[in-house]
Amino acid sequence: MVNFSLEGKIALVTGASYGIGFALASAFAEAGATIVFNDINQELVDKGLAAYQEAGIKAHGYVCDVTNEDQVNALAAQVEKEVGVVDILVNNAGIIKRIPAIEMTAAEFRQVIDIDLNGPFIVSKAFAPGMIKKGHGKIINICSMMSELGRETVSAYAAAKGGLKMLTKNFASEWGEFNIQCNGLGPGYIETPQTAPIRVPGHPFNEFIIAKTPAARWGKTEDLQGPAVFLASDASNFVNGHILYVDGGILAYIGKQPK
Ligand code: NAP
Ligand code: GCO
Repeated sequence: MVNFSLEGKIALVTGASYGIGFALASAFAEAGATIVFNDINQELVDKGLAAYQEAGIKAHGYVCDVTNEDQVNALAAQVEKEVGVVDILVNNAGIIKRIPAIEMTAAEFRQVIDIDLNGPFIVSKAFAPGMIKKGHGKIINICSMMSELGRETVSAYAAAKGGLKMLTKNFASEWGEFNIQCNGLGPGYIETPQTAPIRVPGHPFNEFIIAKTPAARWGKTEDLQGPAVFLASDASNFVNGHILYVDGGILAYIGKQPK
């Protein structure tokens, strides 16, 4: 019997007060996992706790900046003490800056790299020892179309998400012998606050993405839930170092011929 259950597992999803992280954590809860999440400030954590409670999920929320190693190490100790050793880690927290490369400052570039690439390294490094001790673990890094493709104005984000793809393969290589599987989940263009500015009806990018997607629609966070549960469950115990793209076919498609 293929085992998609997460019963008895503890899942940490970073930056999961809302958006993709919230949707993935909700699906994990439905599959039986205990949910732990962090966000950048108490206001967001409280917002997240209320949203989980409304969904009937008893989540454990913590304030933690994924770029701050002291905060992340303290989070690992606090979660182990208050909830238990994390079995499933989703490195979801992330930002994007849409600025032409020539106009982007080095500080802006570094900020995106810090959150989207250094953060997953810092958090994985803090939680992997517990997984090794436990004899199993799942790490899921939230990659992107920009792990494979470039586009104007997202140089820092593409560099970070391309690096995250390779960090995923490296963790898979380094920790596979400890029965830790590290994979990537690569969403296409999804309806969340992060894409709201480029999803406005009539915005050229909105029409572009619909033409570039065989499914002819933006993705919804619900589209990511099943693939994430698969990667978090025993059903994927021999899948390692893989980036599972959930993009409606964008990466397979040259794009619709203009009328
Ligand atoms: P989102 O709506 O902006 O949510 C990101 C979350 O991460 C927010 O709660 C954010 O808090 C939090 N965060 C930011 N910096 C943080 C830090 N230093 N420490 C802790 N938490 C932090 O983004 P989303 O659309 O749900 O995307 C989630 C992930 O999926 C990101 O990694 C994104 O790159 C990736 N992704 C998104 C899409 C898409 O189309 N939406 C597609 C592919 C991949 P704040 O509210 O303070 O920013
Ligand atoms: C952008 C979008 C994308 C999505 C996602 C695609 O400006 O191009 O924000 O980067 O967020 O990463 O997979």
